[in-house]
Amino acid sequence: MLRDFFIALLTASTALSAAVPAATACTNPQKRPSWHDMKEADKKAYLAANVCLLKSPQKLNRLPGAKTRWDELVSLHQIHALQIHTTGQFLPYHRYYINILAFLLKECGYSGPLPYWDETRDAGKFSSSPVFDPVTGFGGTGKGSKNCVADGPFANLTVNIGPGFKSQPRCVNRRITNALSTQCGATYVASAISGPTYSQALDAIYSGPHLVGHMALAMMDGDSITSSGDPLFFLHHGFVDKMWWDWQKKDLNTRLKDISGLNAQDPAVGFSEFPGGMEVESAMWGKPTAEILAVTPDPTSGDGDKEITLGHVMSSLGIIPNATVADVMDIKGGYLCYEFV
Ligand SMILES: *[C@@H]1O[C@H](CO)[C@@H](O)[C@H](O)[C@H]1NC(C)=O
Ligand SMILES: *[C@@H]1O[C@H](CO)[C@@H](O)[C@H](O)[C@H]1NC(C)=O
Ligand SMILES: [Cu+2]
Repeated sequence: MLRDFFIALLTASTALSAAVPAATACTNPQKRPSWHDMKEADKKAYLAANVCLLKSPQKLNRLPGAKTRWDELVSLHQIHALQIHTTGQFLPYHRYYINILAFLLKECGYSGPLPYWDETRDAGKFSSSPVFDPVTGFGGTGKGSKNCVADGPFANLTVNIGPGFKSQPRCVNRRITNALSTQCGATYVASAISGPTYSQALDAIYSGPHLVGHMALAMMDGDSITSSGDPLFFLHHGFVDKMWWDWQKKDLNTRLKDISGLNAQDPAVGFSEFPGGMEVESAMWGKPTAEILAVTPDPTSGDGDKEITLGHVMSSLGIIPNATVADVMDIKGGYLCYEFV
């Protein structure tokens, strides 16, 4: 009797492991520190690996306009832009996207801690954050009519993806506005993660500290499609990822399975932060080109419908293997294995 039970259990777990990629247990989560608390040697090594990616040639030969390995990462954001903003995919895809950066940094010899930026510590005074240090940081606010970052490791480097759906060489650029950064403060964050459902947390994080942070930094001309061209993007999105996790942690068992929303933007809405819907908004950044559409994944992959599920398949178009939303729900689930410190 007992023996039959064990055999049944064994058979069930074998069948399961055939269907789902084997998740190794997460016994030793990698620590993700805020930039403030990162060791100086790790900061320099992290920045150097980012510079290395901006200078390395592209590898996939399929992402439109990509000349460098960094461009390929930015291109993924451009290709997915209308699927991963103002949709249910926003938080899971950006969590996966940070994981793609982690993989690429290893190609450039970096496997140290992946930082985020605890923006609550610098709210209202972003420009004096250690994040913008010219030696142990990302360089400061941009200079000149194009807001090109003029000091630090990314001065004089070029990104070839963007603006919008175009692919034109641009300097790494940003413009810091301290007054806007007030809304990345602790009370705003607490409010953003106070709702009971994924849908509420998603909207509040997206339209709150996430969006205001983008406005306060105006990375890559404040371009929603290709702001990941500025390596600073990943520090900001590490913070966004932490907000999602902090929300999940409040009721973990339930919230590890709570996912909802669309797989692609509703054309009538487009980006929620801009009025007019997709057609009107396309005046700002154009529309996906034929080359981009040719490599754009089916947004319903893994769900077969407009609504996102845990089975939704996310792709990096060949940089790292595809992953499902279920894979990234738990940052210590095995597919992912990290914690914020
Ligand atoms: C960037 O390039 C300009 C012009 O070539 C040069 O004067 C400047 O020193 C460079 N800045 C850095 C930080 O490398
Ligand atoms: C990964 O996902 C993309 C987009 O849905 C799909 O085209 C591709 O076939 C998938 N690759 C694998 C190996 O499943
Ligand atoms: Cu994004």
